[in-house]
Amino acid sequence: MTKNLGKVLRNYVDGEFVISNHSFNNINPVNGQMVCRVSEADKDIVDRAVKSARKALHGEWGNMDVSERCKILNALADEIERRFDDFVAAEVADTGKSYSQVKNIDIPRGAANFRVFADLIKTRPPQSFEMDTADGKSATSYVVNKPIGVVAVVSPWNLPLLLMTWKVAPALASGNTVVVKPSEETPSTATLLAEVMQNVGVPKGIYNLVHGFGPNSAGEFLVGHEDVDCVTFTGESKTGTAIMQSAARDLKPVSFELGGKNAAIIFADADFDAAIAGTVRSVFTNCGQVCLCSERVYVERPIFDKFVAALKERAEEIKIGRPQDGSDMGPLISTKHRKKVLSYFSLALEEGASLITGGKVPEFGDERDNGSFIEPTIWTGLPEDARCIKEEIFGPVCHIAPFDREEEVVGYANDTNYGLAAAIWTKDSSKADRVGRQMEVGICWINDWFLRDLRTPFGGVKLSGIGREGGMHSLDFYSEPLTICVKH
Ligand code: NAD
Ligand code: 6OD
Repeated sequence: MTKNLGKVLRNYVDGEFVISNHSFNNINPVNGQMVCRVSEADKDIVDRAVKSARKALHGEWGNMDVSERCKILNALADEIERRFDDFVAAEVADTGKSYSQVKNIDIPRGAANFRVFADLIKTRPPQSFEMDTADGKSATSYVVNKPIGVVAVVSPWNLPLLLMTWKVAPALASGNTVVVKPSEETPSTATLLAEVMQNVGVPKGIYNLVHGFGPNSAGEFLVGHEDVDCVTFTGESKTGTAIMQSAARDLKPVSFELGGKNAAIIFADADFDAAIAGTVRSVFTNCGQVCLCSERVYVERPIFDKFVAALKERAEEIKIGRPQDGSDMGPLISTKHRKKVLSYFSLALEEGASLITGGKVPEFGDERDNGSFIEPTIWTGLPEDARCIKEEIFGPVCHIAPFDREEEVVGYANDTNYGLAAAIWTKDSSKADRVGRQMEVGICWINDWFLRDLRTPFGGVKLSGIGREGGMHSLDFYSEPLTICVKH
């Protein structure tokens, strides 16, 4: 990490790395030290990025046939894999997350997103319809999918490369150009991706990168830019509201993947050990900073006490610490975010929670005390209308409540303003299907969690999002269909 001190991450505009007059610190949440500085794009840089994306739409990229574009997407995946160690180091330095997560999830998925959408665009089924006409003749209508144009991609810090490429790959596969604004907390892998674009020979203007913050900075300048055609955003629900207000002026289409307050439901007939192992993952993965994490766990009464005891034991075994020490769990993304999570830790006690484990900031007696670590935490005993049950916390924490009847737990699970994901644990496949269908969410896992087939629709209902991405749903969002009707 020290090798990067003095380094400034640059914006990438029209195939060139550019710098502004302002920069900000990229902080390592393991020890509070600076990873590097980051050049903050001003209005002019954002404007140049959008203009460059617009120009590239009509150049070589716009006229390239799909198979050529797919070769480029596959070459991007190859190059990410070739530079795997650089990507791993960058993601670990920005987030402090464990090497095993970054090596097994973040970076492989970043590469896979390019391969999957290269395959999908080639196999997109054509649409063609025949009809008889009133004059006894016929007509054929067929659909031509055109790029939507310049896509603004605004992404969060929790799975930086994975969630950014989840949008960039299908947008490029569909022939669009992009301007990406990664989170200010995690600017490194988006910058490495710009290097990859350059190395692979992606024509200039197709991938542009602007660094900065949201309000009154690169994020706001980008989504409000009149020459952006659509906005795809992953982040907090309240940020979604601000972006939608800005996009509304030009009626820009939006695709939003937002927050969650996800339920896990464990029936008494579940495979107990699998349910415990799955719930440890669904609550504590990435220090609880996955939008799909379970913050509300409902357990059928006959196994409630046993489940609470087993989850407590497993939570207490989680090794917290530096990525290079082979830890299971790293820090929260920042001390600012930890302050928010700790405010919920205090609130839970005020609201009547029993603390089963955790609830504090761990003390290490070394540089980690300047980081943003926090203990895995479990509560019981909160009423269903407590704020800690209603609001997204986004940390390594869950509340466990007992239930007696199926209808009762369906009611609890759905009684939320969010609707992203649910996980159900039972050996009874009819019950799993019956309860699964009643979940008001975008994805419901049965006997697993965060198992992803990238061809399936992904997104949420209520405050958890607008629209779906994944498979053909992504290609549909990033395309403008043109119907051609031919009279014979
Ligand atoms: P955030 O909303 O604070 O920031 C996300 C991005 O939006 C950042 O790049 C930020 O700079 C930018 N931004 C902020 N305000 C903006 C504005 N007014 N205009 C334009 N851009 C703006 O979210 P975060 O803290 O980075 O991420 C955590 C949140 O994301 C959690 O709520 C989590 O549930 C959610 N999330 C959802 C999904 C999903 O797929 N549904 C996935 C990951 C994270
Ligand atoms: O796996 C994905 O494609 C995806 N969008 C995951 C989102 C995780 C949220 O933090």
